[in-house]
Amino acid sequence: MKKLFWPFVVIAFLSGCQMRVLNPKSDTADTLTNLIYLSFGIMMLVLIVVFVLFVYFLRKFRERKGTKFDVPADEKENKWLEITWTVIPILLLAILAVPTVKATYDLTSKVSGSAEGSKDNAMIVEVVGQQFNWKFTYENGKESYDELILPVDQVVEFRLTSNDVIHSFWVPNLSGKIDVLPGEETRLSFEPREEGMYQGKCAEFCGAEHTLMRFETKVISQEAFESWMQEE
Ligand SMILES: [Cu+2]
Repeated sequence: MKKLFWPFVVIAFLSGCQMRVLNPKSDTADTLTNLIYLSFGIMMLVLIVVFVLFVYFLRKFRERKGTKFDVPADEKENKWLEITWTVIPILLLAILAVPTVKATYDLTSKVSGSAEGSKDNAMIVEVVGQQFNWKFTYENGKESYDELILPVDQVVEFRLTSNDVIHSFWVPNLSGKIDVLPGEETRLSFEPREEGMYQGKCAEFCGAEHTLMRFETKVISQEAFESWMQEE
């Protein structure tokens, strides 16, 4: 097992090069990344405090030469200690819960056809997932396969459906995942803020060639997008 450790680390890092969750390039991805950092920060805080206390107590109460080890009497109850270790987790969970619930509601109203419906200025892209490719249809009827072209700084609303089984649409740099269901429409929206190439893929195991169900997302300037839309 030990021999496998470094190769594993190298592979884990290399395989992460293409699709990075923690490299947000849209408003939606920013929100999600901030939540990940917040929960990671809280986790590290707990971990560090526990480890420091652990090492401190190990040193303080270790058995030394020449000292007689005696077991301290059991503490029956300690109201303040009990209050402390009840209140601290509640506080930590509250710090985590408030922004999480808020982000969930914010993203949902942007994402699904909620009461507001589409944003006024959103560009609509229809997405069909099928074994094993993606079809994108733009507002003027233009279609592309396995290549999603988007203008920078423009809110895009995806309306997704499937021709066969359940798929999942995922461009880690730009958004979270959204299920793509047969016979039903799901929605997702985000606003890319940087030109570039972003890998997308199907994130739901959907059959033998599931791993090949990838697509490129090209975010280009608004002018380049306009002229691309006019091309045959
Ligand atoms: Cu799929």
